[in-house]
Amino acid sequence: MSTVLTEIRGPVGLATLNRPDARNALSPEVFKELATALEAWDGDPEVRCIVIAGGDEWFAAGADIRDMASRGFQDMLDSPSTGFWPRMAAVRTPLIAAVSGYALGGGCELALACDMIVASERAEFGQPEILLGIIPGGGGTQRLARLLGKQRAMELVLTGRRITALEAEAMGLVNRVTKARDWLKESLDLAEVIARRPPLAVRLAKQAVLAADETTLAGGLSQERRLFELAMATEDRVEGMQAFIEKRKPEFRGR
Ligand code: DAK
Repeated sequence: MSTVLTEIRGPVGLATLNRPDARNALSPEVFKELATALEAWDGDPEVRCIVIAGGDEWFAAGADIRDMASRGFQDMLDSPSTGFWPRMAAVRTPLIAAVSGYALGGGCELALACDMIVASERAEFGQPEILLGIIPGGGGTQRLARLLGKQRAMELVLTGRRITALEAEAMGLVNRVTKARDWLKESLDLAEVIARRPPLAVRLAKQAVLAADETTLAGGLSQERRLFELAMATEDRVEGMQAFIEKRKPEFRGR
């Protein structure tokens, strides 16, 4: 049985973590299968947005503790977990995390590595690694500090405390909180809105926003300028502007 179920819904790729017996813990197989699915969809022009989901009660309870317990230092360097994060960061298609239930440790980091997070009112986020004698290794310290500020990130990482969806929303960690039964539908709805936008501009816009985390303001502004110029060179922007002037719906072709 596959540990990640993949499905295409129109222009949206839906990857569902599927290890319910282990609370969707991210085993080496999950990391491999998820990275493979994301890369395949990223190379498929028909897939315009990707949703990564868990189940009602668990998004993912973190990296697989049983697997990590048996690994030494050298094994960890070569683990699929280590290779996974840069592979995910290289995906140009927008990624939405659809979170219900626990998103802990590597599960929280997986959500944070997505471009947006839609959370059920029953979602809980946390970085409990400290309780195991380790620290977050999938980007948690850096992404939380950038998103929430140093003080709040420090508290979550040093205590391992879990926060509710509403707390996460108040801190700016999630885009929106949904009713318990609506988390997947609202995630897919958001993905479909993005999927209707001109795909080249979407990828350029994603790259431009991500540059804000990577560079100084001057560096980010100059990247934005170059990406804007690329958008100006697309057929889709000619179509978009022409359609506006002619008062009709644009037909974007991804060129
Ligand atoms: N790993 C393996 N198995 C897990 C697991 C996990 N993270 N979480 C739960 N399970 C398994 C349990 O062992 C149990 O298995 P059985 O005993 O039934 O065989 C089953 O799932 C049900 O668990 P519980 O009985 O505990 O279920 P509850 O509903 O009572 O509690 C829970 C659910 C999610 C609150 C609880 O299971 C829990 O606290 N789990 C551990 C959460 C945690 O500490 N997560 C952080 C893991 S460390 C790296 C990048 C990233 C990372 C590492 C390296 N590199 C780039 C190298 C990330 C590290 C982590 O995430």
